[in-house]
Amino acid sequence: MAVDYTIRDGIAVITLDNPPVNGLGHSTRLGIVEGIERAREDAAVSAIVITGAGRAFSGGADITEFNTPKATQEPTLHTVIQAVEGSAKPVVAAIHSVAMGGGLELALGAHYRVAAPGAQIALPEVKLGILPGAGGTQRLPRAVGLETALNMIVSGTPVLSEKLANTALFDAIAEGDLLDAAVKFAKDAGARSGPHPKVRDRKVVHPNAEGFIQFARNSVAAIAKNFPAPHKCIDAVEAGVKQGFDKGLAFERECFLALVQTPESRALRHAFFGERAASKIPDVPSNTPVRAIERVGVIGAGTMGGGIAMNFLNAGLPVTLLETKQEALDRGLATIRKNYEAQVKKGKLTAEKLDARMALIQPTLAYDDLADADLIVEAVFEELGVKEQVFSKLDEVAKSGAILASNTSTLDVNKIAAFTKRPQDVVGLHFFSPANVMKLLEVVRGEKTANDVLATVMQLAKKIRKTAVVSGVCDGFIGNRMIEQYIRQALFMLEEGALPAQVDRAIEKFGFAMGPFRMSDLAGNDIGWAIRKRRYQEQPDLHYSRIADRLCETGRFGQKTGAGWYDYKAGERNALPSKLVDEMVIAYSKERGIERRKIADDEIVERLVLALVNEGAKILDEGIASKASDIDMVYLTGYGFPLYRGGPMLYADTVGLYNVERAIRKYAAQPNGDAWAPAKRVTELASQGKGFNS
Ligand code: T1G
Repeated sequence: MAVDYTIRDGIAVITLDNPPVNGLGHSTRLGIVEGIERAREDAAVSAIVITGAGRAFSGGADITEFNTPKATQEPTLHTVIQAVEGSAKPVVAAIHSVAMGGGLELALGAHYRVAAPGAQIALPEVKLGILPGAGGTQRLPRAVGLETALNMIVSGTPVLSEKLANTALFDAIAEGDLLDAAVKFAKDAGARSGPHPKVRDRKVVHPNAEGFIQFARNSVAAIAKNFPAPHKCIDAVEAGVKQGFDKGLAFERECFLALVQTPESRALRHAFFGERAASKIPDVPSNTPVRAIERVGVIGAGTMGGGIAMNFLNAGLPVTLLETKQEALDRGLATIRKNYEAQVKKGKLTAEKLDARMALIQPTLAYDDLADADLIVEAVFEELGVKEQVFSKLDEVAKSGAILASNTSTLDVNKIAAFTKRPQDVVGLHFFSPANVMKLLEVVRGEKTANDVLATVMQLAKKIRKTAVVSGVCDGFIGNRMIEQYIRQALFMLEEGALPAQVDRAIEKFGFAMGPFRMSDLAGNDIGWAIRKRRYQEQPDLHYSRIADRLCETGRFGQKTGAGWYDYKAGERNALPSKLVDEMVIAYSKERGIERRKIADDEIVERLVLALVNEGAKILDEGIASKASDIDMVYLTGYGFPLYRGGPMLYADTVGLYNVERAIRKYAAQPNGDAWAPAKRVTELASQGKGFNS
């Protein structure tokens, strides 16, 4: 049952009970209205309390119902709130833990609100590309004032209940038992003759509403660049301020219905669900027992090792940091401290927390000091021989049941696991540089990796605030394997007629944070060069443009050498198109007898993005990734794919797989077309009129 109804001391208590967070799904909405009517008909009832069971008052509308008939099936949330607000008997909302979105809007429809301290109060709809659609843009400004309300609605950021204690939102903050306090409050209210206060009857008070609304518009301009919702939030609040509650409510409804259909909102909702779906591994039951992780070992204190260690330190986990030489260890510790000091300077960390985190590090040169670690992550040189030394040693010193993880970005985790007698305890944890900043964590599942190891690292990923995505073992896992095809197309287009700056500009206009050539200059062109050289050995028939090798042969490795695909002024990082490189590109085409042609930006974007999509589809065909949304989460959190497009696979759905397949076949018929064999899944889904995410 989604709602429980009990009587307590003459007070009707309606308890929302729709786990996990009392989403206001249809059955919950129905239960509230029936509860209000039942209380109205019961002469022994003098007042009503609405509260939430479990971990929330309510997390808002049940987003699993979005874009389904249930979402708009009566009683809608509007109807529910009208029933609450219209009740002659006073209604008290008793709020704990979470009151968000529609949950807060429901509470705003009550006559009184009593909250426990520490409850997260928010209207986060803007983060889903919509706006509060059940009166939030009208009632919240009347309850907490225009400025606080606008900040909350446009940012979607939660505010703790006690911070709003002195506003009309809360009539009391209950330090003791919340329900006791709410029932007592309701009893007193029920003894008073009505009418009971309605938030909608309050005025929005502000000395210069017009001026503040204009200020709010200017301040959202940056975040609203690709998202329509923030401006609509302001429009709806303004409508209520200028035209009164009812007109404002009607306008809010119009905006909501318009926004929920936008591709941006679909992308944001896709990312919201994708983030949560990623932590579910189809063949690993969600109740799989996990191993306790109380102490972590990190091998290697370089850029990656130091960044990896910081993730665990930030979560309060002690880290034994192992290096081979004292000066490397000292350098690593100094870098970690410097990173934290930078955060203290920005006011993001206190000096005490910096010291506490540094105190959690046990630096060492001895493998034996890793003996009590529950998880050991190695971030040593990316060479199989070195990994073999490390894992053979770990096999000797690590305690039984310790999880042994490799941060490898390209090597075969099955081969690494085979260096130990405990392959079931070995897993890949592929962090992205800078490891203490990038949200993405690829969890590479070896053939023998045990289910409880996977369940443990997925739970740990949440604790260190990473978006973990499980990948099978293949060259490049999910992200790098796809980016390889993206870069191949970028290089082919150079020899066919494009120049580096044009390719970057085109894909950055599409929304990527950084185009392939600026990205390569940043990461170091020699890294790609080394991978291509390995690949020329391993897959000699794989056709590559050699133009990037030419660049590297001249020592132009990118920012680190002051010149790459672009020129850089000494000490500066902005990329300046290089006449020398352009001439080299043109000469290369001539040398290869290729007649250069003008390549339109649309073709650049289509070939780069569809290269990702087609490879992603092959990754699904091979079972390397279990769902398309996992691939989208990799690209949204690790590769700068524009959030408002939802990831390569959702973008392909938006384009339509029928059109995607046609485009792939078109490129397969052009020069360098051998890279374009359509993935089985693209052809299959296109013929069924389906998408990757349907
Ligand atoms: N509906 C349904 N399920 C939800 C949900 C919701 N609103 N919010 C979370 N879940 C699920 C989530 O998918 C996961 O499921 C589980 O709850 C735990 O979530 C008219 C239309 C509430 C702060 O945007 O911010 O109201 O994976 O891992 O870290 O204006 O979830 O366990 O199966 O995030 O403790 C507005 C979104 C909706 C709130 C809890 N509300 N949720 O955080 O757990 S639009 C939101 C959150 C709306 C009205 C409009 C967080 C949380 P599973 P979790 P958590």
